[in-house]
Amino acid sequence: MPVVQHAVREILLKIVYYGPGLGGKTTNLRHLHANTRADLRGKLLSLDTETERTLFFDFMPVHLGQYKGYTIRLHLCTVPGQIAYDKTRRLVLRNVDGVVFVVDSQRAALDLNFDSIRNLEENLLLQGDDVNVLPLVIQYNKRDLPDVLSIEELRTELSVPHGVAEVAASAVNGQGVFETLKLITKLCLSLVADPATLPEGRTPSILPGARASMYPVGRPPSSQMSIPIPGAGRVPKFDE
Ligand SMILES: Nc1nc2c(ncn2[C@@H]2O[C@H](COP(=O)(O)OP(=O)(O)O)[C@@H](O)[C@H]2O)c(=O)[nH]1
Ligand SMILES: [Mg+2]
Repeated sequence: MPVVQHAVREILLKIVYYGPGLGGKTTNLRHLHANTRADLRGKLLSLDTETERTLFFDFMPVHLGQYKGYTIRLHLCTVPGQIAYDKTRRLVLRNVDGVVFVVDSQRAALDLNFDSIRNLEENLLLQGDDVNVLPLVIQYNKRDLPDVLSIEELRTELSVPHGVAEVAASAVNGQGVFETLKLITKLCLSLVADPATLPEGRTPSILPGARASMYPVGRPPSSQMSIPIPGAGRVPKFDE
C-alpha cells in the first residue's frame, strides 16, 4: 500500500527486512547506509541490545530515482528475529509494501529460517496480506561461509514457491545488498501502474490485477525506472 503525495509528486514505499535473528538484516541496512550518498539517505536508527541484537527494529529512509515523474522514497525497516518478539514484528509489518526475507544460509540455521518464513506468512495473513501476492524477495545470505546449504536445498526446505525473486548475498561484504533492494523496489513499483492515477495517501496493498506481482513473470516496468536491476528474478552467480 504505497503512499502517494501528488502535490510533491512522491511515492513512499515501506520495505521490511524479515528473517531469523542474526541472519543479516541489520547488516543489509548498514551496508546500504554506508554506501548511499548522504543527501539521499536519512539516519540509520537502530535500537540494539548490548549484544548488538536488534531489540526493536532498524529504520532508514532513502530517496531513490524517479518513476514516471514521481520521486521514490523508501522506508527500510528490519524486525527482531527472536521468537519472543512477535508483537513487535507484527507492528513493523503494518502497511508493508514489500518484504525482503533474509535467509541465513548456514546449515545450522535451517530450522530458524523455516520458523521465520512460516511466521512471516502467519503475520501477513493476520493483517490481511498474502505472502503469495505481496512483493517478496528471498535473499540467500552468508554465501561466503563454509557450511552453507545450496540454494536449491534451501529453496526446497523452505518451500519457496517457484518463480519468486531471489538473490544470493554476502551482506557483510556488500554482495547482493543493492541488488536485493533494487529488486524489491522494482516489484513494489510494478503494482503502481501509474502513480498519477492513484488516490492521494495510502492505497490498498492489493490493487486489482496485481496478483502476479510476487512472481517476476509479468515484466516490471523497467523502461520507466532509472534504477538498473541486474539479474532480476534469478539467483546470480556469487562472483557476478
Ligand atoms: N560471514 C557472514 N556474516 C554475516 C553476513 N551477514 C551478516 N553477518 C554477520 O551475522 C551477524 C548477525 O548479523 P545482523 O545483521 O545483526 O543480523 P540480524 O539479526 O538479522 O539483524 C553479524 O555478526 C554479522 O556481521 C554474511 O553475509 N556473511
Ligand atoms: Mg538486527
